[in-house]
Amino acid sequence: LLDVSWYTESMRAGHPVQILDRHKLQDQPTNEAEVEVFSVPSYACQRRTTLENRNTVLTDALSLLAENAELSAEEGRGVAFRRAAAVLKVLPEPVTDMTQLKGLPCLGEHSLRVIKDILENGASSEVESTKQSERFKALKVLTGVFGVGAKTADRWIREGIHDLQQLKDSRQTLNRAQRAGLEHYDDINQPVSKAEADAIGEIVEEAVASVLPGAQVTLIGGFRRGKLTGHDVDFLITHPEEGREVGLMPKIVSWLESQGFLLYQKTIRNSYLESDDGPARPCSNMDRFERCFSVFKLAEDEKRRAGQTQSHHASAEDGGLKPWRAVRVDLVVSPISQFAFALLGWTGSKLFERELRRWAGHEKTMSLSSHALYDNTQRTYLRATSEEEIFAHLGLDYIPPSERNA
Ligand code: DCT
Ligand code: MG
Repeated sequence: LLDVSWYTESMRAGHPVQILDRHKLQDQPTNEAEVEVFSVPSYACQRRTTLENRNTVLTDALSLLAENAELSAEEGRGVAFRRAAAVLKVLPEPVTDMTQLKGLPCLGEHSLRVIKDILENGASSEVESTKQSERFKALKVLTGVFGVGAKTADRWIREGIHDLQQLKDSRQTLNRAQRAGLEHYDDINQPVSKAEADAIGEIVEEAVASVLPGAQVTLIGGFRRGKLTGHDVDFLITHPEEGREVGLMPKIVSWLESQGFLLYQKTIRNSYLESDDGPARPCSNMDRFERCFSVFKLAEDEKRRAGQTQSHHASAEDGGLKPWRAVRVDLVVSPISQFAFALLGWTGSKLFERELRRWAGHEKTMSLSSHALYDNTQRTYLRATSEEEIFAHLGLDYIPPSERNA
């Protein structure tokens, strides 16, 4: 009774085999259209999630509730909604009936209620009321300022600040990042195109080649997964000779600054992925691992030089608009010994990364970070020079970047 036609179809079409099967409900009355039931493995890192999504209405709704939860310091609820949305993203066709969801993982009571509401009424009342709530709107606008997180936004809202005008009129002291964020608000909140990402890539390549010949630049984040737009552009930089990358970030930043490419930059020692990694104590060379948060000034002619023809902005000649835009850019430097871990950790998606770490910890008693993989049973670090090796250490099928869009 297992309907594997979808499998065989996609294999014949040369698509990678999805770890997913579907079958017809055995004890359901067979109407003119038979109900398909899907089955999906429970960790996102066991699944192939492309950008092709047949359930965007449902996943958009759940993602909005996830965002609202994250902005309200309800991380657990946020993750639950993200996991539910991710399961729907791998279904091979649109969900039309609740019975199709029987047996699927990660669909809690709350997510099922939202889905049911949409299937039955065309919309979820909770999603609609969230979208319209003054608090959600204010949180979105304020956290849209680069350098402003949910906590700061929440404090401002309690002080009566709900929009940018009120923020400007208030006597809040803003830090350097927030001042840049406010100044370039519209640009930073406009999606970055792949062409713009490539143009910035050429600038970063030039900077890196000038300060350390032989160093390598890799586009990471959403663009490496094949996304056509992003909220920023992320790059990972390394050198094939261990140790040569030490002190590299300040040199890159100085070069970019001297050429007038930076509107803002702040370099920090990377710490974000260490936080939830428990015993995966990073190796001692960990302090070489640096991250630079920046805002680039991307000129229209830089984009054209990078092979781009059409532009989103009017040029200076046709209307006096500025001939450049601000773009958020993140740079990460990694020693070559940690490169595969950094590449895997910075390619995303955020949920895919979270699920990899959860899989490592819960299923393998290992700790995964962007620096290393530690086997807690054998009490040893597992080395890897490629992402494929890391998946193999974790006992997972290799999932290429374009299928990590959970
Ligand atoms: N990352 C992560 N956990 C975080 C933040 C980031 O695992 N809390 C990783 C995964 C993606 C990568 O870093 C880059 O982060 P973003 O730029 O925020 O994500 P993105 O997928 O590139 O999204 P966008 O396309 O919007 O830039
Ligand atoms: Mg990104």
